[in-house]
Amino acid sequence: MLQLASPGGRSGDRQARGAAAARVVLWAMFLVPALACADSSAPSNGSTGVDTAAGDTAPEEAPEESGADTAAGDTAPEDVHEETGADTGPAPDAHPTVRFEGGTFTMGSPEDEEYRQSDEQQHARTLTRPFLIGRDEVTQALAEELLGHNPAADGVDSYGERCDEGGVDPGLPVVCLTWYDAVNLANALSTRDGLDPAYVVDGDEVTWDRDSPGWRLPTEGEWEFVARAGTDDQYGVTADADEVCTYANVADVTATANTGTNYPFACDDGAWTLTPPGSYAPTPHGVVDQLGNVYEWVWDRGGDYPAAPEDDYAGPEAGDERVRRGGGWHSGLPYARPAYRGRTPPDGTLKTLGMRLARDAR
Ligand SMILES: [Ca+2]
Ligand SMILES: [Ca+2]
Repeated sequence: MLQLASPGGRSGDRQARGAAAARVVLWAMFLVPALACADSSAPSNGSTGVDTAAGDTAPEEAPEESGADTAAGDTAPEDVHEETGADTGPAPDAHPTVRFEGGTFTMGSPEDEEYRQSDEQQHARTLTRPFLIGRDEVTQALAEELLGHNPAADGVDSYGERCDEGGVDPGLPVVCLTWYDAVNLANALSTRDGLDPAYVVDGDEVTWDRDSPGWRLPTEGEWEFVARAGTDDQYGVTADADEVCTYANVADVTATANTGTNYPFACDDGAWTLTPPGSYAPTPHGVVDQLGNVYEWVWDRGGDYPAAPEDDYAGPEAGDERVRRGGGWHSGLPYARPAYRGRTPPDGTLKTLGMRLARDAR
């Protein structure tokens, strides 16, 4: 397994620099070939499964984290995805993205998938709009720039856990931001980049202009489409839980040695707190850290999937929670799966919950 992340502890500058160097090697090794085979065969991707987003600390209080998530999907035909890896975003300091053309795929998990939750009903999901998804999780540096503060340094999360437990460093992914923060961050990046914002925010009312070119959260369907990358494997990039540590910072043996975890992976990814984006192998499409490191807010409200959702379905019209995906550094086998669906109130925060950006491809 690839262990490019610095183990344990909070990430200081030295750690970040080491990881950055490792990243260069990683991209040289994996991104170039990934881009070169753009619409070639279906890749596998990896992510991990089940997560107790709040970590091992509050399983009872966070039943939806250990409980109700679903995973999805499955086989996308090879021609479904086509990522160019090219970023059509604004220059010069564009947030790097990977392009996906969309298509129809099987979302949700097979009934015999280990750790499957009841809200992971398999169904055909169709994405008709090409989109760009962030290559990386949003960093604390970008959050500080766009929100004016770093939520990862903001005290405690909704469960009373320290937001800075995973580390405070500009190069680490941001955590402890609410869904509303995530929406406002997306709009602020649009403004910075000269794009019309995707969201109209009126207090707690957030309306998405689906024709907007602006930065936004991925839909749950888009997120899972990318995480599956054409496979129905339990962990996306791989069906083998022991290989997940190559692709993701999850609750592994290092985490177990440093803090308590639920259902830990048996592999060793070398880290028990946050790691800089790109510390682990990218998927064949060039996306990194989708599973593990931080959970990622998506647009959709929580709820069972419709049996036959409309094209570009974006979740229920009403509901008290928004979905988070992918598991985080404190997530074990059940939560770091592409099918797993965590749910959190939009004004809630977790020390393991951050975000990834997307926008329509034009
Ligand atoms: Ca780990
Ligand atoms: Ca992630």
